[in-house]
Amino acid sequence: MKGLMVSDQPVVPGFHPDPSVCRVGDDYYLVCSSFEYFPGIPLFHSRDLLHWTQIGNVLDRPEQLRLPADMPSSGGIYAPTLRHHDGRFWLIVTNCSEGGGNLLVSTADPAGPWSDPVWLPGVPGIDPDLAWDEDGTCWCTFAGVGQVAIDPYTGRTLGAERRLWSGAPGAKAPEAPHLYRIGEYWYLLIAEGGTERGHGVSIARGPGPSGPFEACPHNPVLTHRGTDHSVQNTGHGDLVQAADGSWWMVFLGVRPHGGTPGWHVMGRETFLAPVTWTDDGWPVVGEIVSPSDTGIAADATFRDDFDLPEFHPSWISLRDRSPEHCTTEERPGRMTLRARGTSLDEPDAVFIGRRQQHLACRADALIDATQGAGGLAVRLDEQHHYAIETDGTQVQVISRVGSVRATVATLPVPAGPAVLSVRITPPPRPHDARTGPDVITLGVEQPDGTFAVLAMLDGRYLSTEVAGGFTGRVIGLYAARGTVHADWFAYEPTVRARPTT
Ligand code: 6LW
Repeated sequence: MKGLMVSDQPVVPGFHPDPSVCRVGDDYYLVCSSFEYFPGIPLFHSRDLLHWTQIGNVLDRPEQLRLPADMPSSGGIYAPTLRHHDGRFWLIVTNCSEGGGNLLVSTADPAGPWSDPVWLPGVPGIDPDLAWDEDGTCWCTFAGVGQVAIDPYTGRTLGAERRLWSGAPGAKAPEAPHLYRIGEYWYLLIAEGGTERGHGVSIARGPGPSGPFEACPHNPVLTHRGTDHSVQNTGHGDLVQAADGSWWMVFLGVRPHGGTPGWHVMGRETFLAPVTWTDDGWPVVGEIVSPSDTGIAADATFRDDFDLPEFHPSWISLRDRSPEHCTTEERPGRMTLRARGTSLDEPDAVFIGRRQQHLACRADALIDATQGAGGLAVRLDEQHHYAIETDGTQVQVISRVGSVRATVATLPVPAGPAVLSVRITPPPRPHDARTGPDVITLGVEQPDGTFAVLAMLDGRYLSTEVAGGFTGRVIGLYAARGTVHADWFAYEPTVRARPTT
């Protein structure tokens, strides 16, 4: 494939974990987990596996995705599998929240709409996979690793559940299975070692979809365990064959920055690597590749003036998007946010944002909070976020880290709307062992057009190493009290990504 180079850059940057991919003709489609955010499951299209454009979200109606009000971060939607079979796209996934379970949706057009869910109460594990054999039997393989035949139209399980493989002896958490018929074998790809530094991908093969499976002699076929790679935690892969016959793996990885031990702030991102096959039929995963034409995708800069009733697919809301709390239709050209009586410290805060996708970036918004209070926040979860908030008369920076919530700075402002700004920059001394991954500067534009900095905060406290969980930073708008309007929101990367070869 042309136009790629060995690099440490993701093909889908920002919190986009657990990628699953399929090809139909010259078109590739890719989906990721979305956890506590609505709509769920971002869906991307590509013609070359390198450049991806989000064309929608799979679960974009409340009938498909309901997340409980008290569901903490990193609950919700885990690890989808996307497949194309018999002229339809099929997606199977686990809703890990109360009242959820495994569900399956399908469509003829991946841009949507997708069907209402078919529930699969008989499938007992997370990370479900779908594969059809020559007889038309649909096999659902899940973390553990187990398997059961299902009827994808009704969700009924057919026959008994079987155990397939538990990965390498001593490796924990065999999960994220994907099953493929390649040549004379059925291959079973799994993740193991847990999704942190021990993460990896292993493979086994057998004569049929249910095995018996023999492990690859050179497992794990992908891992950055115990190495000094700049991309860590690599695992949770899915294979795809390109139209030219070449093979590729998409998988998740993280990019820790700063001193020891290193902090990653954008969650688990989607990477790509070529796959070749040994003479005796085992896959060999190559180095990470990314596009060689540019460090930053052309569509990385984003601005929304809220002129359209529909939301751009990259907007994600916490838990739900009920029009009484979040709408662009109440006042054309404005996003209206109405607080639910809860602050950003609660799992059901009124917050709508976009994933941070660049190590250095800025986000600005014109906020009118004369009928309430709200602003711009960098959110990792309900216990880890920094916010700049206005109530129309003053601007405050609020820091929530673990159990500590503090108002860090306050500045009176002229009555009326304010341009709030968040700027994320690399640390001043990147080689200092004590330095954090980045600095988050929060401020407000002054009437004379200058930028007043209210606070410069250490980014390590909004990292997964501090907060735990499966997500990454999301930057967006929120209402803390009353009604808040946003006139526009803009996000832009501020330093060109520097790919390493
Ligand atoms: C997912 C599991 C994993 O279910 O993390 O990294 C879990 N892998 O396969 C949540 O994304």
